Amino acid sequence: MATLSAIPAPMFEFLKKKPASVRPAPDVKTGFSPDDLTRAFTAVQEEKAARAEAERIEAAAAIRETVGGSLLARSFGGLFARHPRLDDDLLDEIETALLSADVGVPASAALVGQLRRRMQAREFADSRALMVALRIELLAMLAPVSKPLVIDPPNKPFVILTVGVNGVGKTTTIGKLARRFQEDGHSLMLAAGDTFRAAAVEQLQIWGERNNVVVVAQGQNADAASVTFDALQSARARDVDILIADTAGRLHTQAGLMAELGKIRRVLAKLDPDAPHEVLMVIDGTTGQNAINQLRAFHQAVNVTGLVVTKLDGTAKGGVVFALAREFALPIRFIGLGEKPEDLRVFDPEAFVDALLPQALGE
Ligand SMILES: Nc1nc2c(ncn2[C@@H]2O[C@H](COP(=O)(O)OP(=O)(O)O)[C@@H](O)[C@H]2O)c(=O)[nH]1
Ligand SMILES: [Mg+2]
Repeated sequence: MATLSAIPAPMFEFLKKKPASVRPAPDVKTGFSPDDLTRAFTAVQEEKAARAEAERIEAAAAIRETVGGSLLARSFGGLFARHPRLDDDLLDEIETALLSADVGVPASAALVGQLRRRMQAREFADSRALMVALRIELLAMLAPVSKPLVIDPPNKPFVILTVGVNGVGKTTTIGKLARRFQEDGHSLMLAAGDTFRAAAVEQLQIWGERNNVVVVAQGQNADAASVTFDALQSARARDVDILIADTAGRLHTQAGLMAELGKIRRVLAKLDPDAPHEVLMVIDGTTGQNAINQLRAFHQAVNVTGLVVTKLDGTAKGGVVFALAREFALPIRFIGLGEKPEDLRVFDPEAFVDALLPQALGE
């Protein structure tokens, strides 16, 4: 075993105190030298990265567990076992599985068309090779929408406007998001912009009280745009990092209500031309192809910048995520896998595709 004295002296050079003249002077006010600050900053960054990685692993396990039980995953599971041979029947069954799981006609046709061409060109040795190709295609379809939400510091308060039809999980998602942001060390405020139902304002206020978050509200029937405007003013005055605004659910076919969203957008822009920095549309993952029509209408009215697909647990079919990705290519920021706070996960396409079509399936 090497003893200390056996190690050449220069290795310990760094332990020697530098002479005072070359050591950077500590800040007079804080007593911390630039070196101290750099070290502290690096430690914080490292801790953040470690937390993000731990969260990614936990999310992948949660996605595997819930999405792995979806209709699409179950169909794929049986399908390759029944069809070891490469033939048209196999492709037809894949197409049926995709269509029944809400992947939609254009996305399903694109996926299967590509596989058919390659099968006819004899690119696949067996059905396992075809399955691997399908996995790659599914991933490629989701890659463009894999863009996590980044809260960029120059935009302060960072304003998130949540929109979507009734009952999709907007308010629940706001609670989950608020908790996530708090854990990340951000200060935040909520705006009770769903002024249609008294219960909606209360739901948010109760949540705010429990979690020590200020909720700006004006009660039922108040003008949603004015509530949101007030909230941004007060978030600014208090130097808050993030403001999340709730809105009343509305059908995409209700022209008056859709116009109201445009008004909310316009009043926010009066205070900050870049606000809202994120228009987050919440979509119920069990809605099927109607989700496409909803998103088209909301996108036209308020220019959606990110999506949350909820309720991908339980009876969800799981395929609507592909239909949305193909049709709009809008970032899917989060997915909802249940009602508990931790059930809102950052969308991870690899974990999602792994859950639907585990690599081990074809072995
Ligand atoms: N299973 C499940 N339920 C959810 C999820 N997200 C929201 N919910 C439920 O959906 C219902 C409607 O949610 P809410 O937030 O009030 O919808 P809002 O009308 O869009 O604000 C509530 O019962 C929520 O608990 C999810 O990811 N999974
Ligand atoms: Mg609500």
